[in-house]
Amino acid sequence: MSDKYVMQIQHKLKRLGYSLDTDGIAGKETLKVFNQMVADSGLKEIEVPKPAAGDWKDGWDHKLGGVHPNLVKVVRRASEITTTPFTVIEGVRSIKRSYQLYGKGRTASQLRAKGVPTKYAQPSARKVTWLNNPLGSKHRVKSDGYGHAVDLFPAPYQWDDIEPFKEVATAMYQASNELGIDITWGGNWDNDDRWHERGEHDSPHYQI
Ligand SMILES: [Ca+2]
Ligand SMILES: [Zn+2]
Repeated sequence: MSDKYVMQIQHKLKRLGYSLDTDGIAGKETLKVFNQMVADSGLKEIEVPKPAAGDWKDGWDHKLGGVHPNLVKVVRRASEITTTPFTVIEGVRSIKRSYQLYGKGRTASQLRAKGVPTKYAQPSARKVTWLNNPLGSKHRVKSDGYGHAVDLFPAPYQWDDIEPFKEVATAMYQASNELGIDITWGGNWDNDDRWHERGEHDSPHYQI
């Protein structure tokens, strides 16, 4: 890694509100802060999934377990259409994980007011969910017994590289049309022809 690249990352982390030296050295401190940012982001656990080419659908049965069969159909069809491999990073969300995500950026008393155990409070973390009901996510199991959302993460597995997310979205929309199963993408909540408008930044997220 070049010094310049490291420094760019350090500046980015600083802008996100982390305190560290922008010295261009990928030392222990920078790594620690970076890992903290990944953990705080709530997007995903520390390890970024990077499947080897050819086996990018490994583990899908497990990851898609409990997800509504219609949404699973769209995801599987999209995986045949797209030339961009993607991983399923989350389907059904556990209550514990819902609480963990809700606790980010909220105080114990805010959690108490919503009936969430206060041990999940992480007031100094970056807020990741604006749900009114902490268990209201489409990722939770609904009354039909299924989760209604999935998060997809395309190769080359860079969060800030938006193009691969658009390619997967294109395949997902095509699959949705072919199968006659309506979906909503987090990169286009209002389902119009303008992607990534204000507030449309949940690019991995699809729901029915
Ligand atoms: Ca839009
Ligand atoms: Zn999601």
